[in-house]
Amino acid sequence: MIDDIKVTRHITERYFKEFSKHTENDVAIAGAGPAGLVASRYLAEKGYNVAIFERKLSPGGGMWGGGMGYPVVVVQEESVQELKKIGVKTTDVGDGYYTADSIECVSKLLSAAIDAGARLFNLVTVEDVLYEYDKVNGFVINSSAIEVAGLHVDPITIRAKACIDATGHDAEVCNIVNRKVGSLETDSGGIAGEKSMCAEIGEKTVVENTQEVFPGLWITGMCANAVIGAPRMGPIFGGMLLSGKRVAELIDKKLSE
Ligand code: 48F
Repeated sequence: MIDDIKVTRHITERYFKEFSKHTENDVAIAGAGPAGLVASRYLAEKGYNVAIFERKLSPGGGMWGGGMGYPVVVVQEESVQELKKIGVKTTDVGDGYYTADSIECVSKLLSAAIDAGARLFNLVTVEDVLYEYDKVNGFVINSSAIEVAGLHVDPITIRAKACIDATGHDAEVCNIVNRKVGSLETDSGGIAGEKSMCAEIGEKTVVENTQEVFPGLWITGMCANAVIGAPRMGPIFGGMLLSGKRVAELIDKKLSE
C-alpha cells in the first residue's frame, strides 16, 4: 500500500537535506544555461561544492531551441571537444563548423554537471546578493512562483566563496550589484550593454570578457558580453562552452590561492 504522507515526507526531507548542504557553498551560480552548466561541471569535478540556481522549471537556458526553434546548434573547431567529451554526437560539416542536436546538448550538459556533483535548484530566482566585508558573498534567493505571482514575501540567503552571474543577456546579478552595491570594476565603470549580432567578434570576446567584475562576482556566457559591451552571436554556442570553462579556471585559481 502506498502512503501519500510518506511520499510527501520523502520529498520534503530529501529536498531540505540537500538544500541545507548548499546554504554554504564554494561556488554559487545564477542561471543554468550552457555557460553556467559547463562552469558548474568543471568546478564540481575539481571537488568544489557547487550550487546552481535557475529561475525556470527547465534548466538549459537558450540552448534548447537552437536557432529560431530549429533544434540544431553550431559549434566551431576550438570548442567541439567540449561537446564530444560529454558524449554529444557532432557532425563535421566542413570549414571548421560542426552541428549538434540542441536537445541532446542540453540533456548531456545537465547530466554531466549533475554527475560531477553540481546541485541544481530549479524554480529559484536570484533576486539580490549578500554583500558583506566589501565583497559579494552569496545570493539572496526566492521561489520563482512567488516572483511570478508578485507576492510580497521576503527571500532567504545562501553563502558562497565565489558567485557567478550566468544569467545570459540580462546580466541580472551584475545589474543588481551595479545599482545597489557599487560600480562594477569594468572599463566602462558599469554595464556597457550588449551589441548587435556579429558572431566572429562575439565568440572571441565572450571568452576574453569572462572575468571577476566585482570582489566575489564573476561573469560568464552572454552575460560577459552584455556587461563588457560586445556583440551577441546567435546560435553558435562554442563561446558559451569555452566561457564556462574559463570562469571555472579563474575561480579555481582564486580559491586555491
Ligand atoms: O540565456 P542563457 O542560455 O545564458 P548563457 O549560458 O547562454 C546564452 C545562449 O543561450 C544564447 C546565446 C548563444 O549564442 O546568445 O542566448 O550565457 O541562460 C541563462 C539562464 O539564467 C536563468 C535563465 O532562466 C536561463 O536559464 N536566469 C536568468 N536570470 C536569473 C536566472 C535569475 N535572476 N535567477 C536565476 N536564474
